[in-house]
Amino acid sequence: MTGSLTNEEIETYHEDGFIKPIVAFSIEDAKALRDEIEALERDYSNGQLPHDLTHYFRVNGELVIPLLAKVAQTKTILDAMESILGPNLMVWSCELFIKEPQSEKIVTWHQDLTYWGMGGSDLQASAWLAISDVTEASGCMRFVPGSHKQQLVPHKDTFDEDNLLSRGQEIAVDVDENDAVLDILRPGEMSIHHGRMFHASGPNHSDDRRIAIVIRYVTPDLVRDAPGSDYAMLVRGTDSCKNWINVAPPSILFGQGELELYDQILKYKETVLSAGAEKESGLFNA
Ligand SMILES: O=C(O)CCC(=O)C(=O)O
Repeated sequence: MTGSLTNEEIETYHEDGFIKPIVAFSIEDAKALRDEIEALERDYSNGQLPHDLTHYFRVNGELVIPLLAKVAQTKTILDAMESILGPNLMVWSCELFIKEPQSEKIVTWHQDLTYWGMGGSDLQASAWLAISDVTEASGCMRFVPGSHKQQLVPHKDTFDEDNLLSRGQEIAVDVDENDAVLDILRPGEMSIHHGRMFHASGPNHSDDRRIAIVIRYVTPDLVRDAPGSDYAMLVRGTDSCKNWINVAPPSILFGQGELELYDQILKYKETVLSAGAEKESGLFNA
């Protein structure tokens, strides 16, 4: 496998289902990213967009926010992802997970791929990039090493308000907290986790915001099991398979064409992500 990870690191990923920490940005560059994100919050929180800014932050931000598309194309991140997924990489979604200081927001134990219409594919992995200090106190992720070796397990929907996931979904089998390891990261560091990894995160009991940019990568040859065609952005290599409708990075911030494409893509995603839910659920919970 090519890319920047050592053979040992690649082996660790395949054995444990995650790898960390990988330095993607310097602390200074991570701070600059944070400043840009917080400037967007200041400039676009007055209802001037078709959806709340949180919506664009939490789902497919790379389609309308050039900054997020640029982060998703960062060489250090792609080099590491190439070691895991190979030379052809596409972005399925780029998302911001923000937990405000002293917030009870959590993420329950889940496997990412459960509702994504991609089956239990090995051809999806997420880069989780810390933009602030991510500690146990600020609500870091927890992983169960090796859990990705299981196929997708049953999940139940809780629709819990404090859960950041769309349906408050939670793994319906016992997960032993004693098996979990903490994904503690400095600003600019990232972890990569497999789409079947059992993972969760706790509340933010620190006095700072916990900010992460999460980039969901797939490969062109991933064959989905949901009906219809999904969308992805080619960021490295080539796509000779055309399993995904290819979309381009945005040329301007919240451009009209980009916003229209965003809504078109969301309409499709909603049908896939909410399939089988007993209550109406959006694409995320803030
Ligand atoms: O940021 C978090 O706390 C959880 C994020 C998560 O579940 C994921 O990136 O798959």
